[in-house]
Amino acid sequence: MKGYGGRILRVNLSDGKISKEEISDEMRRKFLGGRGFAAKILWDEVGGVDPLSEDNKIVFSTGPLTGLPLPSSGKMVIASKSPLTGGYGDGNIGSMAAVHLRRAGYDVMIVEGRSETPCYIAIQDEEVKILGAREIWGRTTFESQDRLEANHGKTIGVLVIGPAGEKMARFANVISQRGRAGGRPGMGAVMGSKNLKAVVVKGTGKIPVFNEKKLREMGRKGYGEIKGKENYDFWIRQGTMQVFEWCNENSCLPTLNFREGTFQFSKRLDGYALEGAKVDRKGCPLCNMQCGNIIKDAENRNVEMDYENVGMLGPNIGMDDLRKVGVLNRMADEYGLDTISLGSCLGFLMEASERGLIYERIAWGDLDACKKVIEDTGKRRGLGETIYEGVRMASQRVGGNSRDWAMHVKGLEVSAYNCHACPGMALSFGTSPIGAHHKDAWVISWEISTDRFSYSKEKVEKVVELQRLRGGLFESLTTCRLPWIEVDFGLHWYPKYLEAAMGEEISQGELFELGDRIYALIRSYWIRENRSWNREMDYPPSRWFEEPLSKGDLKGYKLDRARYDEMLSRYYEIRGWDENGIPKRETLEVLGLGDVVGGLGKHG
Ligand code: PTT
Ligand code: SF4
Repeated sequence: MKGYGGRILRVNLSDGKISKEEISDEMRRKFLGGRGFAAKILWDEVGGVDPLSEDNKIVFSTGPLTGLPLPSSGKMVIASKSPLTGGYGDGNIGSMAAVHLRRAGYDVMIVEGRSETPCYIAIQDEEVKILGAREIWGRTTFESQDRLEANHGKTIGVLVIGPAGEKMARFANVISQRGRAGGRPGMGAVMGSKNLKAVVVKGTGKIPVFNEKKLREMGRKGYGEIKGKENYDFWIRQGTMQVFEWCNENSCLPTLNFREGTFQFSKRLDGYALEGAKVDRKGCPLCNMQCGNIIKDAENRNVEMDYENVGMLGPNIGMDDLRKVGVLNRMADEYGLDTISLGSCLGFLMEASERGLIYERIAWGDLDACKKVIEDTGKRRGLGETIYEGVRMASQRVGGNSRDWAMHVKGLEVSAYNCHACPGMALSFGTSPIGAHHKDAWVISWEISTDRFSYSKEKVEKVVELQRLRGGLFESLTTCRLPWIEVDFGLHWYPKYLEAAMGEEISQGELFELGDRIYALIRSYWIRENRSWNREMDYPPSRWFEEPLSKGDLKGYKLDRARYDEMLSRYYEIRGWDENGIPKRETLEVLGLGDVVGGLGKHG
């Protein structure tokens, strides 16, 4: 089948064995690539293991469109059993490493085992080496990237972890190109647990496609269409920060540990403030709508700002100065910590301090205190020790009623959207396959522009539809979803791109079924790995049910638990899962996952 290198590269860090395996046609047909491949590999190979043990594996997975001359195709999925949640975890990163891996002839790399000493993997086409990483161990991601480029040349692709990943902070992620970040549910910690500091890749081959001429021509047309779109110029100016002001106006800006949805100093932080501070722009490979907005932070260093970062390290911790937010964002990039979880952990500590549940004083918006916590998380000491396993575990340490305002689902901290008055978005967080991430179904803009306060069946259907597209299709292709979402690039292009790349026609119905299959498999993984699984794991945090907003136009609003529960039951019905959220036998069979039934044990 064209469109693929057709090979998995497997690197065992315990015994140094390196092998190259074929990807079966069945695997390609049923799981397409990216998240689909990763979920299948983890289901088959990683069961019942401690996520930070050498038995866990980490999967670097591309899709049939990755690295091709098509809009925003420089993306890859990094997946593993998550040390933050204990379930399936993944993230999507834009990196030259994705493009080079494909050019080197591999669609997927699986890293297993654990090296006795710090190491990194260096891939140059057929040559794959495990090299010593002593000279970069302990260094920041930026310093390490510099050092690796000095050793291997500036054109390599790099995936690297920082000191936080080395110390196995459970929300450590993976950084590339000094500002691209992926793997929120602790993918950096998994690399750290394997003593794997980095992966460097250089591929010089051609990615085999079915009809290259047609693909290039359609790629050119796609890039042209994007540039001509109405929102293109504004997107280039503000990128993901264009949503900040809208969130504040609609009471969904995360504020003071998600207590509120509006921030009185939002104008100091919004997309226009960013425009005023912007010094440069960069982004992922093969993209012509690059959204990495760079500003000088309060310490005069460059940092790349996104909405999530500013939302969580700004209003959520009471920080009202964009350049100070930049300092925390840049430190998170250097240490290799996920900004969303970090902002949630800092907000949690500030609230705990305010309530007298911890001895240390950490005030809202205190930059120096936040810097110290980041350093301490990288060294696992002081307040860093309290939060290095995320807010779920922090709430167990801190006690009191902190469980109610530890803002996570299944252990993954909530991304930057307050849902006191957004039941659909709350459901999207509740049912996301990795914990409270917005990536699978950002239903909030549709919800607010339609019937915001309802708990309707249509809303549930919309969540499922978005999950199919965002979490199923885009995560498997694997390309960036932002052209479609942000500038309205036509979805109809993707089946055409697939046909030119693979030589096979895949209908929209088949693509939706693919999404459903991946969702059912990931859900089965959660259930197999969590013997205490119950439907409450699909609930958003208590705060949104119990404590109404006290400010803004929507003062007094909170979620209704019974009505949320009805939505959840409808969601399960649409998915063909039982009342506990467990995929039914017949659902698995229809999706071609009959072999999964046995793996679900007493639940099967
Ligand atoms: C993603 C999550 C996001 S989502 C953001 S900002 W966003 C945060 N960025 C971080 C950062 O920066 N530094 C840091 N130390 N930690 C960070 N954590 C947070 O990570 C990112 C873009 C963005 S910016 C988004 S929405 C889209 N996400 C996509 C996706 O998930 N899939 C897909 N097919 N396309 C996507 N396109 C967009 O990519 P996680 P990136 Mg990221 C500095 O991976 O784990 O899902 O976390 O990859 O290359 O940085 O691009 O307003
Ligand atoms: Fe990367 Fe932004 Fe381009 Fe998407 S739109 S590929 S996140 S630079």
